[in-house]
Amino acid sequence: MEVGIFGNAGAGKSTLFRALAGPGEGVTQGKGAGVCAIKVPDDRVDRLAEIFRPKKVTHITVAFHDIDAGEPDPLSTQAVAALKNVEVLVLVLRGFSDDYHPAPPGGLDPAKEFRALASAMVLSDYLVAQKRVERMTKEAKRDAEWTALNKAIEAFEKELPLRDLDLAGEEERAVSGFRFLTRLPALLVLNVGEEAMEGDPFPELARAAEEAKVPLVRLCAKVEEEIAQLSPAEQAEFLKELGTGQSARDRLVRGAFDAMRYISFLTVGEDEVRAWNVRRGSTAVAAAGRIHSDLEKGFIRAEVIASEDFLRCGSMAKAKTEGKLRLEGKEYVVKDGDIVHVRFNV
Ligand SMILES: Nc1nc2c(ncn2[C@@H]2O[C@H](COP(=O)(O)OP(=O)(O)OP(=O)(O)O)[C@@H](O)[C@H]2O)c(=O)[nH]1
Ligand SMILES: [Mg+2]
Repeated sequence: MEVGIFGNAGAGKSTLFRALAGPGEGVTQGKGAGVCAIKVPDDRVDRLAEIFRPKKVTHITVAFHDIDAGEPDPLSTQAVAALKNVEVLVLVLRGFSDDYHPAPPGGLDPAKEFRALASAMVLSDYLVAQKRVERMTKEAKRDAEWTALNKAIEAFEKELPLRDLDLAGEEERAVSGFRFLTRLPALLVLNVGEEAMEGDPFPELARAAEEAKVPLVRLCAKVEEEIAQLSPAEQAEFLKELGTGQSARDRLVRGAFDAMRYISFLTVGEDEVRAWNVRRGSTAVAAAGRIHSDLEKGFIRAEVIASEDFLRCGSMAKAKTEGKLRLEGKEYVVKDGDIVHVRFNV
């Protein structure tokens, strides 16, 4: 799962990226080149691991990319190319100013910044769609792609992103090939100054986010970067002092995961306790295929129990006597937090 951290020059993208990456290894850094893999926090995995004491515990990971803004235009060819490979956009908006980073003329206005970025993305997509449609019109092509692109153009002309457009089947497939920027789920990050971590200095942005139906996370990238340098014990202590149970890092990772419309299901055993991601609405047989293609091909049934039920019971034996362990068929729609054991035959 690839997430692109994107926004105007100086908004705090790299600071946020370092806050996410922490001091750990495995991180490539440098201007615009950073990528780091982060665990999606999931206390069900941790609690199940305490019960099973497996050899291995595997969380879902999300890869964050620090996308270079390519001043002065954040949508440089290079940035747009980098964004073609991501599944979610994290848009960082500037909400801080200090002696070294004075506010731009007209003052800080993250809501305006968001609208400008959103409309630049609409324009970028519009040009792509327009070019393709012109060509198809010349060639007298009138297929699903043509219809879908015209619907897209209609949306762009109203300044609407493609994520708001209902497309299905062939039209959806035709459009997905273009990797339009406005089709990507987005998450807004308001990067506020150290002094503004409490309260809401920019209520206008909250309104704009709500209107656009995009989640908004408020944080101070600089403070988060400092937190990320601490040991896990010190981090917990610090978060307690701040009065927030969860670091902004965790909120952001979780938010990006949810924005992709993924849910997690779990597999348990003495070897491994593991979380897997599947799209919301996936069936049991699709979930089986996520684990291994053999499990999909030879799928017989899935034994399913909600992790909450299992954690309350404490063991499979108890869960069985309480009737919480169910046998489900291929078409069962997997729910977030289901513990799944696939019976298969190849
Ligand atoms: N006071 C304060 N300064 C910050 C904060 N976040 C970032 N900065 C500073 O703002 C400057 C720009 O931050 P970067 O993280 O490099 O911004 P960027 O978006 O990566 O910028 P480009 O890569 O140049 O597009 C740095 O000097 C940061 O230290 C913050 O929350 N508070
Ligand atoms: Mg940077």
